[in-house]
Amino acid sequence: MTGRSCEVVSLQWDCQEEDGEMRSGMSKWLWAVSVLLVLWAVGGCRLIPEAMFVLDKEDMALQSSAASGAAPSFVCPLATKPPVLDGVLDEWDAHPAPIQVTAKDVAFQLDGAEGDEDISGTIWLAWDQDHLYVAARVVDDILRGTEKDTSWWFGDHIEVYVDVQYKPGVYGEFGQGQYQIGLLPSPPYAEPAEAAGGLPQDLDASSVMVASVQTENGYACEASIPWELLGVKPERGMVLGVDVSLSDTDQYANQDSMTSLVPGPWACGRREHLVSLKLSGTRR
Ligand SMILES: [Ca+2]
Ligand SMILES: [Ca+2]
Repeated sequence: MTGRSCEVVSLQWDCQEEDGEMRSGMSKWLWAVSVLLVLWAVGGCRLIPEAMFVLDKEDMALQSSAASGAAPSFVCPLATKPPVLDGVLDEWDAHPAPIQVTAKDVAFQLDGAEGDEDISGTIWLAWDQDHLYVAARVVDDILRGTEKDTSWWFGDHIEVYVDVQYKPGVYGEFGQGQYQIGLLPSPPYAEPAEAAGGLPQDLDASSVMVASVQTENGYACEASIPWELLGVKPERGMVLGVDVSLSDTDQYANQDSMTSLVPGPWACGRREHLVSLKLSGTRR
């Protein structure tokens, strides 16, 4: 009996020890689940972040028709928070309406393009109440910065054309409400990226912020253009006329080639040489 009692006691002891371990394991598990639930409840917006670029559903089709080449129309998503202007374009990868540009889109100096490694890239546009944002990942095998003793367009750069009074079918030279702005990346020089006023001729583009970094096969650039400079208050549904051109220079004081979003012959500073860009998206 004594031995049996000892066995029983021993068994009870073992059971209590296992039960204790089980309870301890269970409580750790419950604690971890509780912490996760609290994090989800309190910081749910961080677990499921708000989209940075918002596009209205009905505008998706507009963008896809542009991508197919059926209509020269593009959409411009709302930026729910400003992109970080540092030349690092990670945030733009979530953009729903990228515009792909290849050497076949060269419209100025047609003979100057030697292929996609010479000039091509991806362009993104976005807007908020304060700025029109432009970003581009440019493929360019020979980088050449703007020479300070020549015109600003003699150097790798991006040209942004905007018509805030856009009407399809309107012909004529740029005037009031139309702008040309140059975005001058910094590589391969140590000088910071900057903007240049193109049209109107007295345009002061110093309020345009530009950042760029050199990449493996070219450069990345992002910029913010204040609506104040463009003299217009943006609103959802507004349609602008735009072009964003990637301009390539490989040799001193030369503009080798330049792409355009507009099909057909090149025309600088002409209102008919633009495509439409619809401001889209509401904050959810
Ligand atoms: Ca950035
Ligand atoms: Ca170049």
